[in-house]
Order: sequence, then structure tokens, then C-alpha cells
Amino acid sequence: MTARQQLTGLDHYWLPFTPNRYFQDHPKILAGAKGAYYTTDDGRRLFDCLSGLWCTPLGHGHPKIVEALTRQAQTLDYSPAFQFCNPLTLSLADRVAAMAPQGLTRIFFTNSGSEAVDTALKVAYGYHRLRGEASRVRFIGRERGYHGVGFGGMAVGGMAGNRKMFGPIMLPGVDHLPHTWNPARMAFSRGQPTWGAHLADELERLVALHDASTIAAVIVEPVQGSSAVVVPPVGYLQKLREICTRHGILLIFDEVITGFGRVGENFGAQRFGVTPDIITFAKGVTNGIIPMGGIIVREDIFQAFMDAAAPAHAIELFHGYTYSGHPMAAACGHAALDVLAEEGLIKRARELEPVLENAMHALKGETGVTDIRNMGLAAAVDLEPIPGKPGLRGMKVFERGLEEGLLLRLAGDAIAVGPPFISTVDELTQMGEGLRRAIRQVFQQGNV
Ligand code: PXG
Ligand code: PLP
Repeated sequence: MTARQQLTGLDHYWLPFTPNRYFQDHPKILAGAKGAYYTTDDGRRLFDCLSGLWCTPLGHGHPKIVEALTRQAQTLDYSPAFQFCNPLTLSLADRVAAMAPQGLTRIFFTNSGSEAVDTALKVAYGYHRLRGEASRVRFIGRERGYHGVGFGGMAVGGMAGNRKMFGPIMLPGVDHLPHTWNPARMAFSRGQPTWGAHLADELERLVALHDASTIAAVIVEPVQGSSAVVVPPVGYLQKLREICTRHGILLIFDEVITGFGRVGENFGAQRFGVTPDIITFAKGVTNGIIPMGGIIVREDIFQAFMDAAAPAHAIELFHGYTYSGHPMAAACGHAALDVLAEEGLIKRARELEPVLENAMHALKGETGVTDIRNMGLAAAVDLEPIPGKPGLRGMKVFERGLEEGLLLRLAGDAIAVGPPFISTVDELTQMGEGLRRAIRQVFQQGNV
């Protein structure tokens, strides 16, 4: 029997963010991974164009990570997250704080980006409340933003498809900034578009509408990832920072994708020279091997909780997860950050940025390519949709990409890539050419 014939579970498993009925008939099964490549159950090798789901920038099967996990499983496989800690989780907090922008010093660990976002929103509201500003109950997100699938993250998120079923049960009081993508002004921009900083002034309008005294925090991704790599216009994030500071609103950067080197610096905050009050992270902190996320907060935000009038034996924040700061995740995080530092991979990501930029922008002029965007080791290509069938063109290019040996990421009718930092120049160039062939094949078929 082939591996495919032995496959079980299709009658029981419910896949996340996947057309399940299509998957039933076209299961895509990965059997192994090493370095920058996956192997499918029928023995095909696929270049890992999105580093898993943006989470494995160091590639797969790194011996240091394997060794660290083996050792940790034999030493301390779990320790209770409440009332106890372990040395590795504590020292991982030191390391994450050392990588963060100055002033962001306290780490709260979660197990995913969604949990990190909901944690950040609760901390932001709690901070204001403890300081006597309990009226600050609103959160401001942004159109096209993705902040995970928790009740908080869903409400501040701005991808319509993720929200429409749940409108009636959404967190109240949330408003959204407009997104910054404007094809007439910025199509085919390399890196940051020069037009669009003024869109941050929309925050002033929301403040005027709702009053600053009702707004707890603004949450944005420095570069929007899930909605296909929307890069902030030059000066935009600086303006958001300035407006938030002026009105006492906390600024949260959701760096679940942009953190740990994806944009060529530790965090997007450093790449863009803007320091938020809270950073959320996940994915790359453990190279995606063991789930982990968290938030990094300003010391005085943490202190506001510590200083609240309560006896010293009282819990300051009624929030946490069974697996917060899991020792296996902490061991994985240390190994991943060791590899990132020892192999100089953030610097390498920055060096590869122009290679990826050139490989992707070389697709300009291909039939059906309507925009190309890039920042750090992230890029996306917009494709002309098939009339009346949104998403189908993207799906076809994605499927064709598999034939070209590419595991691409599908985002509606856009294709996103976020290759591993260990990629070679040749691999990135080949990825661009493979994508070109996939796009040509699909547009040659016409609108069917
Ligand atoms: N915030 C941001 C900015 C994210 O990108 C989350 C929160 C949620 O993280 P978790 O760990 O709960 O999934 C994310 C996750 C894609 C893709 O293809 C993006 C994400 C997840 C899966 C796929 O763009 N982002
Ligand atoms: N539901 C129940 C019944 C629980 O007991 C717990 C945790 O103890 C949770 C949900 C939350 O799980 P986690 O801490 O893994 O987020």
C-alpha cells in the first residue's frame, strides 16, 4: 500500500482556515521536512516559500533545536505555569527583552499569536483602569489587519472574511483605521511606499469621534502579513506613534510575523524606528517548532499592575494559560535564538532582501500581475481575479506552484512568500522563476 492509501482521519479531522470539502478530494500531505524543503507523502520536494506559516525562518530539523528538545524532555518536560517557573523560561524572558526596543522590558508568555493579542488587549485595558481611566474601553484596529482568532483579535482584525459570520458577537466599541494600500498611488512600490503617511491622521478623526478618554489602544501590524504584505508608507507609523502619545492611547505593534528578523531587524519597531508600548510576538521565537507567543510591555505598564493597592500576596493580573512559558517551548526558544545569533541570520535576512525584491519585481509585466509588494523577507504578488470567482485564480496558481516544486501561500487572489532566512540567492531566484511559470500557465488557461 502506498502512504496515500494508508491515510486515515479524513472522516474525523476538521482543518483550520481550509476548504475542507476540497481537501477531502485533494488531500495535501506532508511527510517530512529538512532545511528549506518539505517532502510530500508521494515523495515530491517542495521549497518552503512561506517558512511554514511564516514561522520557521531557520528551516527544519536544525540539529541544535532537536538536541535542545531531546535534552529538555529528559530534564523537565512540564512545570506548572502558575506559582512556579523554571530557569529556562526566566532566562528566555531576559533574551527576548534584550532583543526588544529600549524600554520594553517585561515578557508575558502565551502559546500563540491569538493568545498574545488577547493578552495585550487585556493588559492595555487593565493598565488604564488601574490608573483611574476605566473609561478607556475602545480598541482601534485597522482594515486588512489580522490579529488572530480570539474574541479580541477577531474584533480588532480587519479581514472581512474572518469577521462576517461573527458580527453579532463581536467585542463592542471597536473601530478601525483605513488600510494603507492604494494601487493608483503605490502599485509596484519597492519597500515602503512614499505616498500615504497622511492616512495615519485618520486616527485623529476617530479620536474626535469617540473622544480620547474612551480609547485604550491602537493595534497594528507594522507590515500587514496575512492580507498579503501591505507595507507601511514612509512616516505612517511615526505619525500613529505621535498621535497615540498625544492622547494617552497605548500603541500595540502586533509583531507575530514581523518579529525575530522577518523584516531584517529584531522587530519591525526597530526597522521602522518607532517604539510601541506593547509588542506581541509568536511564531519565530521558537522557529515554530513548539508553539509559543507572548507580549513585551513597557516597565511602567507592568509596574502599574504591581503598584495597584492590594496586599502583596494578591494576584495582580487574573490571566494566564496552562502552558504559559512551557519549558519545552522555552528550551526551543533558546535554541532558536542561539541559531539566529550564531548563524547571523537576521543580517542574512537583510542581505537577502534585495534578492527577494528583485526576484519578485521581475514578475512585473506578466499578464494578470496587478501589484507586487515587499519588505524584509516578505513579498506578495496580486493577481487579476477570475470575474465572479474571487480566490479561484490564486488557488490555481497555488496548485500550479506545487507542480513547480513550490509551497506558496495563497491569500485570496494574491500569492505571498516569506522564505526561510537560510535560503540561498539561487533558491530565491528560482522561486521567482517558478512562480512566473505558474502564473503564465494559469493565465494561458484563461478565465476557466
Ligand atoms: N497576529 C498576527 C499579526 C499574525 O500574523 C496572529 C496574530 C495569530 O497567531 P496564531 O499563532 O494564533 O495563528 C497572526 C498569525 C498567513 C498566515 O498565511 C498568517 C498567520 C497565521 C497563519 C497563516 O498569512 N498569522
Ligand atoms: N477550560 C477548562 C475547563 C480548563 O480547566 C482550562 C484550564 O485549566 C481551560 C479551559 C484553559 O486552558 P488553557 O490554560 O490551556 O488555555
